[in-house]
Amino acid sequence: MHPLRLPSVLLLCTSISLCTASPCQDLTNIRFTSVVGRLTLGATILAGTNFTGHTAEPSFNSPQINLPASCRAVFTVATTSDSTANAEVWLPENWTGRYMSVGNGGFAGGVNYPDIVWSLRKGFAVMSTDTGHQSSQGDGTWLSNPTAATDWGHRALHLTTLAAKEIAEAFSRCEISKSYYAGCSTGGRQGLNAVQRYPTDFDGVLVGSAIPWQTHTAAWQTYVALQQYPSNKSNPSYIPASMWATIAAAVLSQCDSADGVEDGIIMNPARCTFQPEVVLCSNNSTMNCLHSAQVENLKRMYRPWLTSSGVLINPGISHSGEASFSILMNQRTPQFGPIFYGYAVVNNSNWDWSSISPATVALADEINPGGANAYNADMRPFADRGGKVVQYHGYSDPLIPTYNAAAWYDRLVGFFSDIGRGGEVPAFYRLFTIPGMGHCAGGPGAWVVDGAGQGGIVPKTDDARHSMIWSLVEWVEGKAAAPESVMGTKFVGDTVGDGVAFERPVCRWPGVAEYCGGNVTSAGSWSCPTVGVY
Ligand SMILES: *[C@@H]1O[C@H](CO)[C@@H](O)[C@H](O)[C@H]1NC(C)=O
Ligand SMILES: *[C@@H]1O[C@H](CO)[C@@H](O)[C@H](O)[C@H]1NC(C)=O
Ligand SMILES: *[C@@H]1O[C@H](CO)[C@@H](O)[C@H](O)[C@H]1NC(C)=O
Ligand SMILES: *[C@@H]1O[C@H](CO)[C@@H](O)[C@H](O)[C@H]1NC(C)=O
Ligand SMILES: *[C@@H]1O[C@H](CO)[C@@H](O)[C@H](O)[C@H]1NC(C)=O
Ligand SMILES: *[C@@H]1O[C@H](CO)[C@@H](O)[C@H](O)[C@H]1NC(C)=O
Ligand SMILES: *[C@@H]1O[C@H](CO)[C@@H](O)[C@H](O)[C@H]1NC(C)=O
Ligand SMILES: [Ca+2]
Repeated sequence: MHPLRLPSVLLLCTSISLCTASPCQDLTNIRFTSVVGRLTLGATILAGTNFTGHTAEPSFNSPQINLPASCRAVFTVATTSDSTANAEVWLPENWTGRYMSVGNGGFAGGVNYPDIVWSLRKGFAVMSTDTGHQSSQGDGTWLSNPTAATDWGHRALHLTTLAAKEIAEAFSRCEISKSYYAGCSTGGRQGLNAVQRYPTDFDGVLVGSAIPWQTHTAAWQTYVALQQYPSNKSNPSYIPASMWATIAAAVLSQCDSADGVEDGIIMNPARCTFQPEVVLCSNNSTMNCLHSAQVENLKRMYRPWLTSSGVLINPGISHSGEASFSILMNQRTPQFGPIFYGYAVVNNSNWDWSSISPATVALADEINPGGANAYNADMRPFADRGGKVVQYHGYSDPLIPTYNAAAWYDRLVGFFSDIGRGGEVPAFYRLFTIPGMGHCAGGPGAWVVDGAGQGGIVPKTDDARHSMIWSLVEWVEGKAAAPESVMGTKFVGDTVGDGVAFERPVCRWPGVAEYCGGNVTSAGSWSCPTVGVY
């Protein structure tokens, strides 16, 4: 066995001169120089074949159909002397020279095949890691192990990225031209954490529906369900699951036309002044209505959660996120938040989540389990070497309030302003909000934007104008200016084969597309404001 060596002079790949691959199976001879690890499988993927994963997270196991010719390399990396992360890097036969790492979701520990294939089809050499544990996205019980928490927080992605870059270059005998990251939800958090902790890992980072303030948003996911405890139907403030559709409809009827178009999409939820009293039960009606204690409970979820001295713990939900709110509001234990607190913070599987308080959040901040918070606004090391971030968030997100993205962006701008560099932020960081998009994907809006976690649904024209990832790539590579807007697509029934229902621009925060007359479904009838964005 001869270790596979990198040629002394690597060719620099461009999309014009493509690199020539070495045999996939030879990759198992690789000796890593940047990490302790081992490549266990190099398997050729023939063009037109299918692949189905077997991870602990069911959504990662959706069948991947009609693959491009590529090489699938399976490897492990030691994250400490007694822990490892599993990972795979898929290398397209005709590589463009671009490398990408993709992220995970929730607490999932598994290789994210759908996002690997999304990126592979675009010509990236692409890696995903299980982040050092195997679990479904809802299972965070392993967080009680601090080593596993740190691997998930940031360490596994960094180390497997180093290894994957070595594999990509050894396989292609070419140098990586640019390195990218894309992820949604926890994946968004992972990307921001990489920017903050490992500023040389990536040149461009696409951050979707992120949870940068892990300790705080997990607390909010717990707090918001308090009046619902424990799905207690004799509690006068309890809102039954069946009511969310009614509430969503009432919000829509009050706020849909405020943007000039009654189309089922609330373009600017920040301007929606919903009066929940319209769903208040009248004296002779008890069906499909809320009593006053329930209305108070409803109002609470829109409000920011503050400490007694008025310090923000977490923003509340945006109007238009109600329809899918049962995931937090109608479970015996709400998803995600109480798991994070129970296992990573208080380390007690029997923790009573209804005891959450600002003091619990302060404890979590002190521990910062796994170093998961990605809330360090000092991004100078990344920005100063030319790195770029594109962040986006659905404006109807029921799981991670959209205003979390705004609060984080304000923090970033605030930091750079304090050091006299506030004006530089748009030169390396841009935030977009997507009206009518839920968490990462789905909803009545034009939510197909070519990001991670969109189930492989891509715009009909996969170019920088219609794509978050391509607009980031062109910005990083100096082929286009920083994006001002990206055209979102809504497919009929969210099915690509049924054609495009409409396209609508997704604008830079805090702007949203404004109707300027003409055919509502035509993209040209909408434009992004240029004043007020920052
Ligand atoms: C791949 O899956 C598709 C859809 O299930 C099927 O039609 C096709 O025959 C499969 N191809 C191979 C090579 O198995
Ligand atoms: C890669 O390039 C070769 C030579 O141009 C071509 O024959 C082959 O079809 C390409 N493969 C893919 C997956 O595009
Ligand atoms: C939880 O408790 C176990 C058993 O004492 C300990 O090994 C582990 O480190 C603790 N985890 C956290 C997150 O405190
Ligand atoms: C349900 O709520 C009512 C009223 O708030 C309270 O008296 C009762 O103890 C609760 N039941 C449970 C099982 O929590
Ligand atoms: C219910 O009836 C009382 C007495 O008739 C009246 O004062 C009150 O306004 C009514 N409330 C609603 C919501 O209609
Ligand atoms: C009861 O409600 C109906 C319609 O919701 C209304 O027409 C009627 O006047 C109400 N009756 C009383 C007694 O309030
Ligand atoms: C509006 O534009 C769409 C295509 O974007 C077209 O299918 C539709 O017929 C147009 N409607 C009208 C009333 O012109
Ligand atoms: Ca509307």
